Amino acid sequence: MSPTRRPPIVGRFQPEEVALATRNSGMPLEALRYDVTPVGLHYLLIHFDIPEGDAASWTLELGGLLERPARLSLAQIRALPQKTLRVTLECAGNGRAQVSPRYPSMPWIEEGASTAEWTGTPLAGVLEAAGLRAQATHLVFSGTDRGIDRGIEHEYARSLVLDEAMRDEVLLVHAMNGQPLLPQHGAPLRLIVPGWYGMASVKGLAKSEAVDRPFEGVQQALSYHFRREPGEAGVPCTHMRVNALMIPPGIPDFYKRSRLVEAGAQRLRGRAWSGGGTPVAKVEVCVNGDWRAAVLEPAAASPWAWRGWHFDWQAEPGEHELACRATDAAGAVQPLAPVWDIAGFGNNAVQRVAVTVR
Ligand SMILES: Nc1nc2c(c(=O)[nH]1)N[C@H]1C(S)=C(S)[C@@H](COP(=O)(O)O)O[C@H]1N2
Ligand SMILES: [Mo]
Repeated sequence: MSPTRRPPIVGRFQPEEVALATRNSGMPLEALRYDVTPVGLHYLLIHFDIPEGDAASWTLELGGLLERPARLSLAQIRALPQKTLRVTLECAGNGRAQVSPRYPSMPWIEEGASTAEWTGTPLAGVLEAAGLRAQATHLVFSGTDRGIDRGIEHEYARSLVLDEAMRDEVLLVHAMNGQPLLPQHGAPLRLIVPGWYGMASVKGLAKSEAVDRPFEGVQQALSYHFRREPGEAGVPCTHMRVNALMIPPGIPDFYKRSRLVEAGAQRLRGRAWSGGGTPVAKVEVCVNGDWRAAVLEPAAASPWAWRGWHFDWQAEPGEHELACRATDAAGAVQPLAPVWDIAGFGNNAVQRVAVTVR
């Protein structure tokens, strides 16, 4: 076979999309082999610049409608009761690049999801100690990374209604997979909100403020809404939608990422998850249009983490399309094609992998 060169590309790429894609790395899909994603393979989403977070001088300000406003050092937070939870995070924009026309933002294809073991103290304990006032209805969480989006200058900040913020699994986290948080994952302290799309898990958490009304910040009130048309009020993005991904089998073409697979017995493997603590009930694999049940591996290590699955495939020579889809215990199932959203949020359409079997 004579070596071939790819033809040069005429025309434009969007430099902003390329810049975002290099800042915000995805999890290479072969890393689905790890139940806990190694720290350096965990996906990243950083809206502005990575702030400097000095562990020695860091404080978390607890303010707003509290009986006893407080300022906690990292050492004080580490001295509180500790909990480690295995949690799958997925960016709400994961799958955006499959939606057409695509929204000018982080061009995720499907790699904006990962799982880590997060260690910290439950937020509820800290808020109880500070004494929430009766009027408090929402908690606003702010990072220190500042920038401009939609023409509005702000710090990255998100809110939760009180009942959500007080759930046992919502943690003030200082360690990821047993190591202190790295700068890009929100050092030295972040919020982790299991079961939700990643935007709720504010990194570099510097302030928690108890308030008596919905938060109107950019990342809460303007962004992270499902909308079919601009100007719609929309529906807030909250829990992750059911999703499954497979490790692309065989070997890739360097540029196209199409796959070459040997004929014969092949075990396809992947992971599936849903949001809000809803377990995955079923995973199916499709080979050339024929859907069959995959084997679910033992239950996930936590209700907040993905679950492994596999499917034994007799690969016949030729061209094939593989796909996988999960159904959760609430009956939610992945759509076969992206469901339209102007910002490309919540696209959990089934993953499709083209393979050549030889
Ligand atoms: N301070 C701050 N927190 C943030 C963000 C951010 O840009 N700044 N991005 C959010 C989004 S959209 C996601 S998907 C997750 C990603 O977390 P990770 O980069 O640790 O995977 O962090 C969330 N927390
Ligand atoms: Mo995200």
